[in-house]
Amino acid sequence: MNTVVDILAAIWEYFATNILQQPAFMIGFIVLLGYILEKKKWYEVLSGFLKATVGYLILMAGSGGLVNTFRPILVGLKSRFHLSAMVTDPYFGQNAVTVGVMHRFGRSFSDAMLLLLFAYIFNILLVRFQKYTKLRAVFTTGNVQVQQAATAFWLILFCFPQMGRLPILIVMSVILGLYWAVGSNLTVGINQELTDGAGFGIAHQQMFGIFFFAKLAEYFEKRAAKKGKKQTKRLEDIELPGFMSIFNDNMVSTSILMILFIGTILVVLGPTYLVHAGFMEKGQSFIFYILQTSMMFAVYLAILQLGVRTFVNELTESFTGISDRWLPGSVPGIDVAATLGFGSPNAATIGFMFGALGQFTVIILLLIFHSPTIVIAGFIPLFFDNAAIGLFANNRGGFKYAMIMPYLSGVIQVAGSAFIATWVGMAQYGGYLGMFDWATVWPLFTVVMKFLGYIGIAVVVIALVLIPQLEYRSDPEGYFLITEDFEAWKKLHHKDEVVD
Ligand code: ASC
Repeated sequence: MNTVVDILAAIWEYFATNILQQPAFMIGFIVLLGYILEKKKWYEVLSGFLKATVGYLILMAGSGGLVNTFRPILVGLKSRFHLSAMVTDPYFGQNAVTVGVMHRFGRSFSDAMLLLLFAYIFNILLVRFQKYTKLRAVFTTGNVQVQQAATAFWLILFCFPQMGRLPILIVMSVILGLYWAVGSNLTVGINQELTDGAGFGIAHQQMFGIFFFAKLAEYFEKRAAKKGKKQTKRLEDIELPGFMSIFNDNMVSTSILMILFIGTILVVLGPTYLVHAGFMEKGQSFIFYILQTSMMFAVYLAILQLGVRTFVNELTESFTGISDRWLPGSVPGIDVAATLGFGSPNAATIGFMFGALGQFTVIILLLIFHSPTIVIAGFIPLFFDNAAIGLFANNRGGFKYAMIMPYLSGVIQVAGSAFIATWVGMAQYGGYLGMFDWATVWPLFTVVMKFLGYIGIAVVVIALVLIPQLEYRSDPEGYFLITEDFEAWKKLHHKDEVVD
């Protein structure tokens, strides 16, 4: 008996570390499976697998390049000014759980990996029973799922420190599995419209945030239109005149904005510190160091977008193989970075900058008011959340909202993270996940469960279960059509005449 369990555990571990947590292979295998189910020729299956995997690896090369270049620079602010601060970054957050959970709760981190498995299976079941659940998206981004399993593990243990090992794992798996399915499902409609039916949802850490700000932008814009105000243009429809026309080109605008923005941070850090901390070579020109570092932002963004273009078509085409047979009407949820290959590329850069302004506003307030927890803005929440929020706000409302919404998001990200990480005791371990949903929705869950106990669990579960039901009711005819046949959905809602 024991050997069977050991073998199964070994298989799970192999699968989890090599495929599940490596979304490039996960997506590659989904494409492989999809094409096999569609009975494609073997060489088409092979080429689909390779293109999808390579495309996703290119996407990760872009996003990894951004993270590896700019994260240390932001974290540098901490040592430059000798701050004892917590960094909002998913990897720092995961590390805080690994280091602190045993010490604080006497529980082993390995249970967080079991949580990942159970929540994953629950997500798939929820989609399988879509007739009742109305859920359409399966999470595939294993790298962020690990971070989320770790953080959820801590937050729910904080609410129920006395609960036994198995009961608490069940509670955690239900809530986390529901969060994945419901969150990703929320993004399906707006993402289909953004991508003109590319057939995926977002499976990341700001799904509620994107939905909320996209709808808010849309609501404000519609209200203004009713009052007879002129329509706000989308960024991609603005043709700037004269010298400003250089901003119409995304690479040029990104470079200029980043030279100003990253340049300012580098100047604040100063050449002495940068050399001392190993960023800059001794004797290197500070000006050219700033130019090159800032321009690398445009380089990595371009790589990221190439990656998206490489794999998205394969994924769209192959997934029908899976949805036709096993998971009708469903789509894969993938990394938020994939949305940056659509819509206005400038919206991403602008969203990032305004998100940073929002975050810095609150960080300065934390410093002024001597908050017990000081936050250092991590690059991942700063960029990936706010770039995507900017992109969707622009897409559904117009350029104004690509600035306002990320600014608000930045404010909320820091305030929410400082609050939750201090309260549950993660701040002292140096990091917190920091992404939008984990600074809003999850703290809310935690408050409800901490104060209402078992009733709180029921409240959270019922609220999550109701969300897709309400969405379904708002468009019963189009709800499944939007994933099954996007062109037919456009006809149904008379959106087929709109020329973008
Ligand atoms: C995250 C995280 C990453 C990035 C990446 C964006 O939340 O952990 O590595 O965002 O998924 O492409």
